[in-house]
Amino acid sequence: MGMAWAQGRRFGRSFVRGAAVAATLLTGGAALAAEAGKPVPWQMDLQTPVTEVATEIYNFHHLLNVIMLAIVLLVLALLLIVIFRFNERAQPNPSRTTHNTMLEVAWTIVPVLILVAIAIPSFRVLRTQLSDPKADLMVKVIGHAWYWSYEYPQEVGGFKFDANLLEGEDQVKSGQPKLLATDNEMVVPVNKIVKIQVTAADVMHSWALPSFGFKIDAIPGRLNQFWFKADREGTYHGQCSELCGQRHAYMPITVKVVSDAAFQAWTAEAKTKFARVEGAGKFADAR
Ligand SMILES: [Cu+2]
Repeated sequence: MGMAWAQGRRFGRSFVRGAAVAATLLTGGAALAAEAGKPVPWQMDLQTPVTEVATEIYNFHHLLNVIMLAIVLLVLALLLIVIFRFNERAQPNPSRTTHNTMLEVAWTIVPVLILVAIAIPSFRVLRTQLSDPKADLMVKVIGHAWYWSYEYPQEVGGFKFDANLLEGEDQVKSGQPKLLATDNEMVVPVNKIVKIQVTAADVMHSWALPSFGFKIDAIPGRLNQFWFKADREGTYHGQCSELCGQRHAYMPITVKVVSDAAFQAWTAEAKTKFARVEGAGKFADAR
């Protein structure tokens, strides 16, 4: 028994190491296939994260994958050992051992340690999500059946506009992905803390952006708030993620993250192009 146990343990150890290597290769390799801001054909991985929250979620996800793969392979290895080494033919006179204190202590403590190893990064992600830093820019996001509208505060011009699905010719010409692009984009500055206050005008919607690592419900009569700080310029796409009716699939979200100068230029243009909001800028930060 002792000898077989030691061999099994050696087996187990090498499997765990193999599993970790395999998981790293798998996730590392697949990461090449993913892009920031939009899905790509045959994508295996999550979209490339561009905010702190998204990065932490991404790393946590891959840590869990490695742990899961290691456990699955360890259990598989143990099963195979039992099937091949301890079948009736291989062991005609089986050992009658029933208790092994060390083994029982180990298989109680090891799962506890695994759960603690999972809990620590999990709470770290939660802490980042709930950290609620001071906003550099606040934008109000309103879900409608079936489009989104955005309201910018007085400090940057006080205007609002709708963002409808970009369809047909317009979509083809824009070079933006189908069903993910909008005619007007929400534009925000890079490396600035942007807070969005999300609500809905009619039914429940959900404002979700994979690269930013969050989705937030848009509920009539309620104001939900979340923050993000995009660390890379680019165009990021998301979708309404609360089944809201007939055209639920056709109310995408497009956010353009641009440099400070480009943001100033955009607000200057937006001020003249879009409807003015009287009393905008009275957005209270619900801290
Ligand atoms: Cu919706």
